[in-house]
Amino acid sequence: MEYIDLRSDTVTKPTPEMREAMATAEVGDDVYMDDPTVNELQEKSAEALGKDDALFVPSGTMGNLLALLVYCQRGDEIIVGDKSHIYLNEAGGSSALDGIHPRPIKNQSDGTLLLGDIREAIQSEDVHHTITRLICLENTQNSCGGVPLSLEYMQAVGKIARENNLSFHVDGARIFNAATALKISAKELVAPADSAMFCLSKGLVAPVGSMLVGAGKFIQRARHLRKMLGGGMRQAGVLAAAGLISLEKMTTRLEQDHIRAKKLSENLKQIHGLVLDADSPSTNMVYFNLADEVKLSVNQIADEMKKRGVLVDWAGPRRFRLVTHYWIDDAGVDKTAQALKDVMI
Ligand code: TLP
Repeated sequence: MEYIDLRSDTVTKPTPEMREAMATAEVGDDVYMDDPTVNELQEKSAEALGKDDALFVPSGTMGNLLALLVYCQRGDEIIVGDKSHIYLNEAGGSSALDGIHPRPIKNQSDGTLLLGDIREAIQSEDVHHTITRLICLENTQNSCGGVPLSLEYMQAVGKIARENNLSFHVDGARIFNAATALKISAKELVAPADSAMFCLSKGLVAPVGSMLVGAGKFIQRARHLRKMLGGGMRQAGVLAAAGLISLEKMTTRLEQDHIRAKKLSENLKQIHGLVLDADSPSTNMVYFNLADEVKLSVNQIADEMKKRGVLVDWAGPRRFRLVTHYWIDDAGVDKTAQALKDVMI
């Protein structure tokens, strides 16, 4: 059965055009920096995000980890959202591998960290304290509803970072979704930050890979650390070839996913027992809770949906997240809403 898969935008398979480009890609040994397709992807990514240089990495998790490892020494502190992917969903990599100390701050429902909370969390010089090195933001903020953080907010955080001599990294796994929703370029949106990571293998549909962008020296060090972690890939041009299509063609079509997420959300609002997040969705994620009176568990609902050809994933004991992407068309949205209606009766 061909499923309608709304579990994540990570499930996107490459398009026929990507597969063709992958099959015919010019390749070389990327550890020697000899792969022309990887080099082109890195150049174009750096340009698109307005930074000096870029590095192709196997995953978003590795991209974020490398940034943290470059900025911090053992025992240094990073300011992160308490609902951020770096804090919750990256297996504590930076603590495990480099003794980095996270200082989680409450993510507000709009995805932001209060500026006052950030300022307050920055450690003063004192023998008792850790050394604050870095502020991390996530844009879009996934678990707060896939919300985009505005340019004004990014600028305000950038200002705090500069005033306090801190670095500023953006987990921009879905930065092009944010830029699309805000109707500005991704370059403008990450301009206040020193570095950013964005994923090719989510809404941008490539099968593998993420990009880390930043200053020349930062990327040079990240390349060294990528090798240390075993992420130095050889003929990676077969993957980068798909990434080039992501950058050129997929970054400009995300509005369609956002429109479909809205349509899905409007349909789900009509279904008794589903409580949609307010002001949602602003990008490609539809979050909703089960009303108290619903007796079915999230697992039972997911199982029933699967029987009807729709894959959904829960995001909490009474919560779901449905994600639209390239392979979800209008018919898929309608079928999903109908299937949920049938299951919730
Ligand atoms: N997110 C995945 C899951 O890990 C939750 C998803 O389905 O949304 N930053 C953000 C904001 C992310 O959402 C993700 C993946 C990553 C980083 C990590 O990317 P990968 O999966 O490439 O390591």
